Formats: sequence, C-alpha cells, structure tokens
Amino acid sequence: MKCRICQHEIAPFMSFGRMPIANGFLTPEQFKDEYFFELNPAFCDRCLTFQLEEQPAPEAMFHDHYAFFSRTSKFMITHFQEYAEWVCDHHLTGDGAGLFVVEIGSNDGIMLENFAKHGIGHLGVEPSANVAEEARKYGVNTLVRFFNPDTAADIVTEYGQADALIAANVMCHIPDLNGIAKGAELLLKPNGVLIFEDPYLGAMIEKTSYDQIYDEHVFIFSALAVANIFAPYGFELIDLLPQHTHGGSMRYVLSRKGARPVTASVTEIMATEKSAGLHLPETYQKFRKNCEISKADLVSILKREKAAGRRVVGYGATSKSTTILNYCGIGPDLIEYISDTTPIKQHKFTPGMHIPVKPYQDFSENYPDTALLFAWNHQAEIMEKEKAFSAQGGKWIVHVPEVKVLG
Ligand code: DWN
Ligand code: SAH
Repeated sequence: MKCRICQHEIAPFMSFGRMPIANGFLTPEQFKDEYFFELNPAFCDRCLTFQLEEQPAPEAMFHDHYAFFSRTSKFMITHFQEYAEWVCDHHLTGDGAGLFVVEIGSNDGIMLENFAKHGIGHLGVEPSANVAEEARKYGVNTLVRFFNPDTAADIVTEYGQADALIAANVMCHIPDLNGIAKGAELLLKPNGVLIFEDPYLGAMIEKTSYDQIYDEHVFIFSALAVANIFAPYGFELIDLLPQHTHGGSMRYVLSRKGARPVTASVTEIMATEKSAGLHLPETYQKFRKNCEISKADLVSILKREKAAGRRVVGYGATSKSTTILNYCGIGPDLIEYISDTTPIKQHKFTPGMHIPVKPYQDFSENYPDTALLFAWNHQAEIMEKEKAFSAQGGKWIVHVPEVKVLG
C-alpha cells in the first residue's frame, strides 16, 4: 500500500480482521446486506503517520442517519464550552463583530452553540444531515456538506475568509487531508488559525486503547505526523495542548509559517513522542502484542462470568465497541445487550456481532451482575451517575489501560 500522506510504500503491521461500519447499527432485515472491510492499521516510517490501509467511502459512514450525537455526554458539553472560550480568549481579537469561525464536523452544534450564543459569525460544515438538523435547534448555522477545497471556495464566496477554522474529533476521519490543507489555505485570512483536536496516538499506544481504531478513524495523529502533513501547504504547528477527552487527546494549533509565535510546548511534546518511540516501527509491533494480550484477557473474563451464571451487559454502544466485539469475537452469548441513551441506536443490533441495543431504562430498572464499560472514556461521568448500581454490588469490567474488574 502507499502512505496516504507521502506516497511512501508501506505495509500494515497487523490486522483486526473483518469489520463492519462502526456506527452501522442495524435491524435483522439488514443483516444479510451488511458491509464489511479489513481493518488493517499501518505506520509510515517516513512521514510518521498512523493510518488505515482500507476505509469505507465517507458517504457510507456519514449520511442522514448517522448514529453519533455529540451531546450524549454532559462532560463533553462542558468541554466544548471551555474549548470555545479558549479559542475566543487566545486566538480571536475584537469584540465579536466581524469575526468569522468555521467548524468542520460540527455535528449537533455542541461547540458552535457557544459562538452562536455570543453573536459571533460562525458556520458549521457537517455532512450528516440528521445531526446538522439538531444543531439548527441551537441557533447554529450549518451547511450540510463534506469539507473540501470546493466547499471552502464556496464559503469564501458567500461569507468571506475566516479568522479560525476549528474542529474536534473529525480531522482523523478525513482520508484526503491534502484537500483539508488546501481548503484551509483558501478559507483562512493571512493571520488565520487552524485548530483541531483528536484522539492522541501517544495515549493509544500507552493504554493499548486499540478500540480507537475503526473505520471512521483513518488516522491516529501524533504531533510529529501533524507537522509533516501540513508543512507542504505552508502551515506550521504553533501550539500543542494535551486533553483528557476521549481517553487522551491532543489539540493542535497551526498558522501560516512565520505568521504567529511558536510556543515551547511544540518542541517539548515532539521530544516526548520520540522518547516514547512513536517514530519507530518496533513500537507498533509491541502494540500489536499488547492488543493480543488485551483480547485474550477480556474474552477470558467474559467466559468466566458466563460460567459463573452471571449476567453481563455492555454500557454505551460506542463506535469503539465495534472494534472490540468483532476483533474479540464477542456476541450475544457473552453479552446480553448493550445499554445506550441514543434513541437512533436503541432497538437495533450492533454492527457485525448483532448484540441487541436497549434503552437505558432496561439497565436501570433491572441491574445485571456486571457491566462492561464500552464508554470507558466517559468513566468519571458514568461512575458518578451509576453509584446505585455499584452500591448494590454491581461490578464493572474495563479494558483500558488493562483488562480488569472493578467493584
Ligand atoms: O470520533 C468520534 C467520537 C467523538 O464520537 C466519532 N467517530 C464517533 C464517536 O465515537 P464513540 O461512539 O466511541 O463516542 P463516545 O462518546 O464514547 O460514545 C458514547 C456512547 O455511549 C454514546 O452512544 C452515548 C452512550 N452513553 C450512554 O449510554 N450513557 C454515554 C454516556 C456518557 C452515558 O452516560
Ligand atoms: N465534533 C463532534 C463530532 C465528531 S464525530 C465531536 O467532537 O463530538 C465526526 C463528525 O464529523 C460527524 O458528525 C461526521 O458527519 C463529520 N464529518 C466526517 N467527515 C467530514 C468532512 N469531510 N467534513 C465535515 N465533517 C465531516
């Protein structure tokens, strides 16, 4: 295969096997037509980008019935309020009049609502029409399109250039990053800023959180890779801010080369990445072995629970759970159902392994013995909410940073 960024010849370092669309929750009538692809991660030792060999077409993942709504976590609502305030305080000048902020992948408006509320000019670019519709309820202007150079050119014609192009948990979904860089070049004012955050490669390697790897996440970034990806388009990294969200993320800030000062964190974090070996192929061989250990440990705990006659249900039908269930071969024989608060997922079945997804009331009104925490990235929020489950003897299985039973 050729590296998606620098065209260097590379090869996958492992395979998680045949995978369905991670957010493709389905009805029994749809089982026979389910789409599968091979989930094979690869590392490019030239531009240092972690990537998937194969990714389904963007239109097969993002459409008018996309299943992930950002507002399902209260913690994330607060996070995006803080992210928006930080953008205003650190990267926008003026009192709001005349400012223009564009967000890629604005989903249900969880971030842009905070700009809309303050009367700041904004536009969300969001191809999934159903989540975009939800954003409009919060006063968020949304364009139902994929962001690419054509979209950027049309936005400039209609609204003019932007002060900031911002994003969260979407850049790593976009196979044509060259198109993003070209779009940013067109869209941003000369002193404009490109800011995005995504799950961080350093955290994924450290915690063996291999469930961050699924169809939508065609890249898992490090600072070393991001610098290489955007440099050919005249952008440089000017700041890096580690985040606790989604199990460990990184916020990247870029501007046109020389347009803004570069903070010390850029060289510091890149040095830390090198000491963690993120630039070395052998790190990914070790990661592969850790994934195999994690899989064996999880399957053995679930089989032990079943042998002991204990009821196990999943908590949170996350995109991440699709990788775990299909890689580990965990089906309805080991997990009775998965509880999820998202209406569009409920009463459907999980992609590939076809475990039923049930509303939260099924969990809260009839506690199981054990809950497998698929939404482990929201652990603090969920543990707070589920004190009663734990207090009456309910146990949790978590698989990150290692497989263990809590409680
Ligand atoms: O990158 C992505 C991130 C931002 O969101 C997308 N590609 C898709 C999605 O990934 P995910 O599905 O792994 O995200 P979450 O935030 O881990 O999903 C949480 C799931 O758990 C949602 O379906 C809602 C559910 N949930 C719940 O049932 N009870 C969540 C919480 C907090 C709860 O209390
Ligand atoms: N930013 C939100 C949503 C992340 S999920 C959050 O952090 O919670 C990823 C979102 O990006 C989805 O809503 C998807 O429809 C959107 N998306 C995927 N490809 C895109 C593209 N090329 N341009 C704009 N949005 C895209």
